[in-house]
Amino acid sequence: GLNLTNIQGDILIGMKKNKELFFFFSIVDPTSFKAQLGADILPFITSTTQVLDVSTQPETLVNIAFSQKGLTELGITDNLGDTLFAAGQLNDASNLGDTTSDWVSEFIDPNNLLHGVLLLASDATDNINSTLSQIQNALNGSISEVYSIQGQARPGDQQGHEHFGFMDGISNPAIAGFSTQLPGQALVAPGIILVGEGGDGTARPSWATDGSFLAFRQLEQRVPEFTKFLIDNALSEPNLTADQNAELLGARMMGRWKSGAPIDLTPLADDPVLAADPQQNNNFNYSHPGFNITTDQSHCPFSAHVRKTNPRLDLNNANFTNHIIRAGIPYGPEVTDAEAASNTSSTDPSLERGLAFVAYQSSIGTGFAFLQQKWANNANDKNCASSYSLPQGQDPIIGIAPEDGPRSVGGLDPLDPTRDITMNQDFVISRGGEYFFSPSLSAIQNTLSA
Ligand code: N7H
Repeated sequence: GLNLTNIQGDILIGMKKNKELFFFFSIVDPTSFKAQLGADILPFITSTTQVLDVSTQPETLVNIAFSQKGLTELGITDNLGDTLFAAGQLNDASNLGDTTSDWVSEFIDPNNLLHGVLLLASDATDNINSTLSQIQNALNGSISEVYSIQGQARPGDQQGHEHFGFMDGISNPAIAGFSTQLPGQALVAPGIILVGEGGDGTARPSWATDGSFLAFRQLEQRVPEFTKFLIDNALSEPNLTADQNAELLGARMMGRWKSGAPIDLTPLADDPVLAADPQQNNNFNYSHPGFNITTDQSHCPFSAHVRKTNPRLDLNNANFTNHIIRAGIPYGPEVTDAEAASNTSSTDPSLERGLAFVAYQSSIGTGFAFLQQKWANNANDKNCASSYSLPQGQDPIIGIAPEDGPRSVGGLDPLDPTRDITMNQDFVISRGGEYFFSPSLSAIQNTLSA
């Protein structure tokens, strides 16, 4: 089995708290930092074992991860075997389709060296802030803050839902030998997520075993604009109201209803009971008896976000390895009345909202970057078997066209899948991010400390 006391707690199951702070830092005194890391910071780091046992979870769960610049600052010269990590996310920006003028300056500024990130998760921000000050006191000035993002679950009945209103966190792959596979859930070898475990074919330094690459993205969501788009382009299913036809369009863009119920199982109406049942809510693969999966989009468009990012049987049952574990959390406030009334996101930076996106994988090029670049952004390729002749279309949620501007999405209208619906703007804007390595606790103790 896996050494769960050695694997940081966010990677396989997620820290899953209502508040999570991403504290990006620069190492200003590497010698002191290395001395303090093993002695004073390691005791704060939460393992998978600790997260699994809710009764012994600390009040604030803490994980730490380092960028390539950070490892270099600590004198680590080993090649971790991931070229995208080594080069950093800014160098990947154009491949990802990003417009770097939209990036927050701290992810770009060469003077603000972003060496690492602390992830602090708890039920209350007070706990987070007090744990952070204990850590900072222990570090005694050896790091400085570059930037931070306070993530938080949305209030009331929107808890667990992201800002567009959709339930998130339903589908992550099961890990062989660790998790119980639910019906319909992908099962992957541990080495697809964890470096150095079975299924990771890349040569790595031995100390990197049980670490994972963390792709962080600050993804702004234009919520009032998205809501207006659904109303303006509501579908025209005869037995549905206008509101229901607007909901239907959103569900077809996502591949799930706001409740989380998959449209492949319940194509024309939401089903909250199905949504809440883990034995059923992932139990689909886009095929149906007497149904041509290569042409029939009546249940789910090829371009739906969940289908683009996990094509299931579209890939001809191939045991594809392009899987990630997602552990993000929403950030930013609820839509204000003024924004809702004007159908426009405020330009006030304090009102920016979106998803603090976190993906874990043993290879960024096979995981996050592949999903974004090769699948989500790519209208014609090829997250499907060669027998498919129709274009798959870009992911209407996260797909980024090479040059910004209007794009057409086919397949969204169940009554006429050949009809293109024009999106004049993206509803998710990348504000940038960084690639990190989340090391094992023993690597923190023995390799990164002194
Ligand atoms: Fe996505 N959303 O909340 O609207 N995503 N995602 N994602 N996503 C999923 O199945 C969302 C993003 C994946 O196994 C759900 O757990 C938003 C990126 C994958 O069937 C919802 C943003 C990437 C899956 C969202 C965003 C992915 C998935 C359904 C950006 C990778 C699982 C809930 C702001 C490059 C697919 C669920 C499967 C599901 C949303 C980003 C990947 C609701 C708002 C950047 C692999």
